[in-house]
Amino acid sequence: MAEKMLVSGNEAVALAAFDCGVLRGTGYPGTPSSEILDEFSKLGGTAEWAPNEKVALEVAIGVAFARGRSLVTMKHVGLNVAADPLFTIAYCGTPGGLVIISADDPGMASSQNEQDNRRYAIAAGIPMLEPADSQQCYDFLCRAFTLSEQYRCPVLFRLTTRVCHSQCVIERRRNAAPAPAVKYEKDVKANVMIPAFARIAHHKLRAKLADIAAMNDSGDLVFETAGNTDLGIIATGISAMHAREAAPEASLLQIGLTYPLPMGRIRAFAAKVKRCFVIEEGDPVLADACRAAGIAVESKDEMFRFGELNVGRVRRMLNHDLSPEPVRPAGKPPQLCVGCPHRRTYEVLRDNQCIVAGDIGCYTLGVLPPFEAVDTCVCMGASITTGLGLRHALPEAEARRVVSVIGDSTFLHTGINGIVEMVYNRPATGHVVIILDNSITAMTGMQENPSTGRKLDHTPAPKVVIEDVVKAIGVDHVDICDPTLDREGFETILKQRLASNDLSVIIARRCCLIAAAKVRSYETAAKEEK
Ligand SMILES: Cc1ncc(C[n+]2csc(CCOP(=O)(O)OP(=O)(O)O)c2C)c(N)n1
Repeated sequence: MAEKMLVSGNEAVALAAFDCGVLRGTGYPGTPSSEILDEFSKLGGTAEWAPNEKVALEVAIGVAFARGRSLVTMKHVGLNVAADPLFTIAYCGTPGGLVIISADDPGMASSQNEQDNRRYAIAAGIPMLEPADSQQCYDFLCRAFTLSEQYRCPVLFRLTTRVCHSQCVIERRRNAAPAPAVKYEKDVKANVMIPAFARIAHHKLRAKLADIAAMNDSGDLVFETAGNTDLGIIATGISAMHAREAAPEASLLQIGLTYPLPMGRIRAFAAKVKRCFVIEEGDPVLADACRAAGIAVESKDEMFRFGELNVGRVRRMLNHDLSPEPVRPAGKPPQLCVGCPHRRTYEVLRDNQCIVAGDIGCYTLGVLPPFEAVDTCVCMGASITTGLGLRHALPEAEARRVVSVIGDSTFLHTGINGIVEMVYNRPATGHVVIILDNSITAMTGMQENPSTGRKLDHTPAPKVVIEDVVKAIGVDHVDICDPTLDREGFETILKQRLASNDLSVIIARRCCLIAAAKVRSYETAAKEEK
């Protein structure tokens, strides 16, 4: 009898990865995807946090080149970081199953933008699956591996916040898709993308996508629920769930393999109903594709491009109700925890009227009162580099006030490149970088990173020592301090460095208060193990 379990979408993905014999899970934390690798590891799977998403994808590509199954997890903006290998691995294809999770965040519950990563599937030419609930997370992930292996191509697996975090009962089907044995076969025409091979590979990719589109038209990844013929709804992912509830009487076509689209099925469905409406969260990707194929569909008004959908909003969409939507009551604004080690640093930066090029992490909250000390924040790793740009552009007196702040995890993610740039293309006034080292990746739920000295499962690992890294790159001064314990000492160093034309890194080191007890327990466990 099938095992039944109540699980979130993320847990279902982890279970499926384990049941499919995934050889290695790689990723970088990011809401709403972060739990997947933790859960996979707890089940007994081998998983790692990579320093960033590009690295995670490239390690996974290596596993797939060895015909092993690999799973890569990241949030939607992580795919921007991994976009370089993404586009070319589509040309190469992989002998082993390679599934890349893109966890999108419509509504920006916890992100800096709400980009719609269905565009990546189209742009890179990579098949995309979009589950609507935990059962589909489980079933589609197993299917993603067989699809990847059958067509020798990577597969994108798009989740959204609601699918990642909602729970439902699933049936676990062990051995749903047994994994092939690892084996290396040299194949330079597929795996070495010099132009001569890449030109052929691009043609092959387009032919492959045409085959997958044909399979999708008659395959097992499109779900039709017959209803009345007055209204037919075409939907993907969580939108299909909302549509089912908003218009239970309607006919519904849920598309699971959303790129390449099953245009034959869509055309046939649209022909059967009087009114055919596309319900989708985010950009009008599906509606535009239908129209480009000459299929007349109705779609949402522009106001519904923004934010997450829900049943009420889908009802409004169907009625083209453009009246103002109810405003959600404002919640309590987020703030740095009482006792957060980042607080004292921001007090000093504020009191010294610094222009602060900020970055992404808990410390972005330094933008809010009572600190109001962060001036810019674009993407992970951008603090050092945008700070350098400000230093180059501003008149001397203002340039001297520019400081870049970055967390430990973010520093190792993409911040290191900024230090290389700083040493190589040095501003006339020098620069000051503060690494806010709370010794954990706090923002996304206390994950380990290469500088904590622990692996994803919190057991000991070799440690990347941040001060050694910046010294080796060639920074003039590296200071380590704890502004919580010694505010004056920190302020003195900061003033001194700002007044000079030198390149300085100040590491403000103190463990995150929330993580401290857990970190102690990991350290105790490691000692006992010895
Ligand atoms: C490209 C990208 N990947 C992942 C994330 C999610 N994310 C936001 S901040 C952060 C790391 C924060 O850790 P750290 O720099 O150590 O700062 P802390 O939160 O501990 O203060 C992550 C992983 C993101 N916003 N962008």
